[in-house]
Formats: sequence, structure tokens, C-alpha cells
Amino acid sequence: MQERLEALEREARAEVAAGRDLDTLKDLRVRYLGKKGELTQILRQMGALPVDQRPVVGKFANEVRDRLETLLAEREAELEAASRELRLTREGVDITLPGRYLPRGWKHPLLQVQQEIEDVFLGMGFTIAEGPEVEFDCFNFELLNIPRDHPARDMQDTFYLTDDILLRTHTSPVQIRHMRSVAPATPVKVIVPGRVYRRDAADATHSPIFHQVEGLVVDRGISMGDLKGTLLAFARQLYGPATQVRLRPSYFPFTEPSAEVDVSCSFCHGQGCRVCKGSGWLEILGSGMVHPVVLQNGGYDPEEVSGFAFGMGIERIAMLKYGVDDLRLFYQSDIRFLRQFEGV
Ligand code: 2NL
Repeated sequence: MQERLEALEREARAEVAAGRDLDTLKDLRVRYLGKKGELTQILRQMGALPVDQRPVVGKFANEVRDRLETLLAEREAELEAASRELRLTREGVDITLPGRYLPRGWKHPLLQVQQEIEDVFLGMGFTIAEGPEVEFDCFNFELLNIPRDHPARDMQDTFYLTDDILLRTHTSPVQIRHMRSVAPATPVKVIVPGRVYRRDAADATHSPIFHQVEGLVVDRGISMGDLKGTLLAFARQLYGPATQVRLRPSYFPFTEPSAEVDVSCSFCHGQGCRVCKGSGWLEILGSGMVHPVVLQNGGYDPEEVSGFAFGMGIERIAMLKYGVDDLRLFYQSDIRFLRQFEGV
């Protein structure tokens, strides 16, 4: 019986040493040490031994069991360590590799220019107001001194949604709304950026959707000098400190007098070039002293206060700033065009 136990131990040792994975070892443990395992089978036959041999053989059998137990545990630990080592190698991170760059976007050039304009006026104490793109006819036209039969309505062909609701053709209705919400005691000093709509065919300089920044100042004693000084300061911050401005007489129904504002061409410094078409001047905005009727419609007494207003197209400012000759480029989402404004 002792010999059978020795043979069992030899056989088990060989198999455990040859075991290549944890599952195999589990099977071996069951086969040799389990309840129905080979060691148990042998011990069952102890009854056939002479009484005096039983303790000796029993002790030996327990020693075999302990040795096999230890052996299995050691081999299991070995295999576990090896598999952990393999997993760590596979999952290993090379912390010396450079990181992956996350793709990062940037502001659309029109938004960049809009925010530059906003920053200049914020710096002069203006606040920013916004309002609806879908407007009532009266806010977009009537209250701005543009009655229904007025030829000025033809100046800006309009998208109508119903008889009296339309897509705003300028951001002026927001200023009207603003005046009516703070008049008559509170002075006004706002700019209104936003999207506007006109029924135009698209070409290099026209788009049915474009963007404006308008400004409005209303207070006691506001003069044309305030208008010119404000717009000169604006032009010099946007185009450089050597920039000159000139005012040319013009006409808008909501201002009187009205003036177009030109800046000296920043490309040729007034010498005349392709961008300014040889004139040395670039037209950047329209402006004027707020018409008394419009002040009244805004809730102010034109005998007590006066004001100036101006409006500029963001697309036009951006085209002049960057020498872009076709406004449609701003809307075509051509990444080769837009990439040029990354980090500007
Ligand atoms: C242009 C000209 C202009 C205004 C906009 C305005 C607004 C109110 C009252 C009076 Cl509430 N005027 N806005 C005034 C003059 C010119 O825009 O060429 N824009 C692109």
C-alpha cells in the first residue's frame, strides 16, 4: 500500500510539473486529492491492512497529501504570477509616448470680427442688447420712420411670414424695443449684433442672410461731434492708430442728418490700391443723428434729448479686414478657407 502511495505521489508530481494552466491544476487537485480522488480510494482500502500497520500507513498517506497540497499551491502561484506578468506586459503603457492631440475648433471668422467690434464698444461703455429675428412690421419699419408706402422699403426687400410679421432686415427693431423699455428717464448706449435677412440674390457682395452690428446713443446734448469721435475711436482700434475717417452726406429715413463713414484704406494707407479701387478710402458704415420721429417712437422727447446711431455689416468689415473678395466664402464651410482664421 505504501508503494501505491509512493507511485501516486510520483505520478502526481510529474503531472503537476507538466500542468500548463490553472484549469489543468484544478482538475489534478480533484483527481488526486478530491473526495472521490485517487488518494481517498487508496485510504478506503486501509481496512485490509493489519491493525499495527494502519497508523504507519495513515501517517504516510497524510504526509503525501500535505506534500501534494503544497506542490499544487506552489505551481498555482507560479502560473498565476506568470499570467499576471503577461497581462501587465500587454496592458503596459509607454508613458514616454507623446499624447494624442484632441482636435480643437476655433471661432468662425465672422464671430471673431463680431466679438472684436463688441470689445471695442464695450471698452467705450456700451452694453450689448439682442432681440428676435422674427419681428413685427411696425418694429422693423413703421417706428423707424419707414411707412408702408415709403420708397425706402424697396431699399431692403423683405421676407414676410404673414401680413405684418417678417424676418428683420436690420437690428434696429431691437434698439426701438430697448428705447421703449428704458425711456424716458434712462439714457441709451447700446450696440446690437445679430443676423438679418434681405430678399437679395446671392453674389460676391450680397447674401439673403448676413450680420450687422448697430449702435445707438441717446442722452441730453448728444451731437454729431460725439458721433464722429466715437466712430474715429472705433476705426482706430479696429484698423490701427493712424486710421483716418471721413463723413459723407447720405440718406436714411431713421437719421437726419445721415452720413456714410469711410476709413483710410488700411492696405495702401490712402495711396490707392486694388482693395479701395484707387480711392484711398473704404466705406465701413452708415450713421446719423437719430430722427426726432424715431426718438419719439422710442419714448423720448426730441426737445429734451438727442442721439446718434450707426450700422455696419460684419461681412463687409471682415472682407475689408482680411482682403476677402467674395462674401459667400464665409458660408460655404470650406475648411481650407476657415482654417486660415485659426488662432487669428
Ligand atoms: C448701414 C446703415 C444705419 C442706423 C443704422 C438706427 C437705429 C435706430 C435709430 C436710428 Cl433705432 N438709426 N440705425 C442708423 C444709420 C445707419 O445702418 O449701412 N448699415 C449696414
